[in-house]
Amino acid sequence: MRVLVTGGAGFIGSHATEALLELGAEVIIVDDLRSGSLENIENIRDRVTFLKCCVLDLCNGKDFPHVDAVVHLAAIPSVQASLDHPVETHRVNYEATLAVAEACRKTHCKRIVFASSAAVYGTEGNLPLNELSPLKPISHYGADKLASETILSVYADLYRLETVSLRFFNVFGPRQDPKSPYSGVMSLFIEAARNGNRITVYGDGHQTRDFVFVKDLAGVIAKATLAPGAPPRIMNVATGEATSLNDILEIIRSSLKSPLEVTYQDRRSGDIRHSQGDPSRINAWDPEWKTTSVASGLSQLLTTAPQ
Ligand code: UD2
Repeated sequence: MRVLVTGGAGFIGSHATEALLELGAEVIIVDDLRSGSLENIENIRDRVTFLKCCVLDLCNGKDFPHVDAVVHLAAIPSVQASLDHPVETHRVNYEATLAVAEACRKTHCKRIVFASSAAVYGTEGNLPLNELSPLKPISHYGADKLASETILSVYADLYRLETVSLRFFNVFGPRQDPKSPYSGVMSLFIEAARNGNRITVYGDGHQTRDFVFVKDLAGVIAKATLAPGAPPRIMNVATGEATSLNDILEIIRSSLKSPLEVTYQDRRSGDIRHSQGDPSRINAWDPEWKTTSVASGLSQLLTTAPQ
């Protein structure tokens, strides 16, 4: 199978590409390196074709490659960035999805696996959130992800394209970049702890998230791409477990066997208190997908050099 991975040099994309290669796929990566980096794909650089270009340009140009499937991960993956720059992020977070779907239709590509997000739910549903929970996004980012899911479903119905929207919950693991102001909490805590810097908790630290280890997610993406039969059109990628920030701090503390300097500040405006997904659908589709707990993922991160 030939697979195009958009955003393949990113945190999640590089792991997804590795998982696809492991299952025998031929991979073309398209990435403009806005948030991805060549370092992320250093170890697989000679096994993939790499196109440095914006996914919108690739889709709208004449050189969209003939592939069996597209894994569409390219995005500006930040709620805050979407609030600060709604028009620019909409181009990448929605228009690029439409462009990918249209390019797939024209080139007779069979399947699109799309990086959706728990952000499509907003704050109204009862926990744990399942795929039938209310969809009321509270940010441009969530609205663009939901609009992307919707247009993919339209393409699936009109043109018999197979589409799979995976609703990622909080992803963590190696290569998550702690340098951006929008970085995931796990990468920020680990970076600070490793360097003996002060950790900032926004709120009381009792807020919870459903953390998914990136290599487990990568396995799901690869299987959803290469499975002979079409997977469900929408699936949460969630573990169903709620972990608080204070739990994470405790795991880091006991793993490093040293006290941490922690400051508690006011909670961030718009921050949700609890997020937890119902994994019944993904577990039924692939009971083996989850192999790494938060504690073991964290300890892998703490005991290996940053990569
Ligand atoms: C996640 C996703 C986001 C979107 C959203 C949907 C990540 C990185 N972001 O946002 O893309 O899908 O879910 O709901 O996965 N925090 C601290 N100290 C820090 C940084 C963060 O206390 O230095 C807190 C933050 O206020 C929040 C929690 O940690 O309560 C998690 O923050 P996050 O930015 O990792 O992820 P989240 O859930 O806001």
